[in-house]
Amino acid sequence: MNNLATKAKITWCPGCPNSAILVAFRQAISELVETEKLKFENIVISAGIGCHGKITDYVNVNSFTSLHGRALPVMTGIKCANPKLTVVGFSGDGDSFAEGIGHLVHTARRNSDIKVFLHANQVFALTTGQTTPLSPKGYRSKSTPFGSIEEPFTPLPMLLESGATFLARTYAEDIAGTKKAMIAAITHKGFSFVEIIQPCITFFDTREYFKDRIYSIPENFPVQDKKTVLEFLTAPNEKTPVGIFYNVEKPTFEEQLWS
Ligand SMILES: Cc1ncc(C[n+]2csc(CCOP(=O)(O)OP(=O)(O)O)c2C)c(N)n1
Repeated sequence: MNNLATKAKITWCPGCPNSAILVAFRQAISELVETEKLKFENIVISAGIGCHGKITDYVNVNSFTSLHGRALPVMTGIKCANPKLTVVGFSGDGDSFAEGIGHLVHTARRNSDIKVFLHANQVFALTTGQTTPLSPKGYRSKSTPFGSIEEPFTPLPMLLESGATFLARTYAEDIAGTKKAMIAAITHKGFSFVEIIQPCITFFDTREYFKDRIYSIPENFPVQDKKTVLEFLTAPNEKTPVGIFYNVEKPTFEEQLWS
């Protein structure tokens, strides 16, 4: 763990759940390295632009900070050039579902063997809380002072339909749960997507909202049954299920490219 820290000063707001995501990620890769499932030198992390993107400064592994919304094509490029590498990316919901939406769905469609961890805070946090495609209808911000009139995307069913082969959701404050999902996502072969609910405590503090709504799905969830998974993820639900929802094997973009 100590080897993974850097000298960069952490500039997230004090108490921001991004710090919990950082801890979960450092723990996940420490465990993968200690159990010899991964070598430090074979890990590359990437990110878009936003509060989430600062994470590349805080983990002492190879990294590439991309442009806003453009981490995924960079990651696919890295994986194509050197398939030995394990490529993990961090993205914000503005980054992935606004600026980077085209890259997101096509990277999932190709089943590129990269892993995406979404810091889902439902706002453009770094630029002070504007509405993103995941903000709820009615959300008031500097960009929608009378309340957003648009319906938000729901990431997991959208990614399932796009072609992702691993899907999970976690709550950032649950470090053990996030670490577990990260390890499963990293060891999965193919496009993995983990939606990490990360309340933005400064611009859209949803901690109270999620406190009593989060619940874990059972360990024996039918993760290979796409129809059931889609029905579950799109069914009206007052609560917010977390866990691993989908996990199937399919040929990856990179292995087909080089075959
Ligand atoms: C192409 C482009 N558009 C807009 C910006 C300005 N910008 C920088 S960070 C940011 C917000 C990022 O929000 P999000 O991706 O949700 O990440 P968060 O800060 O919430 O982690 C924006 C809009 C930019 N850098 N590049």
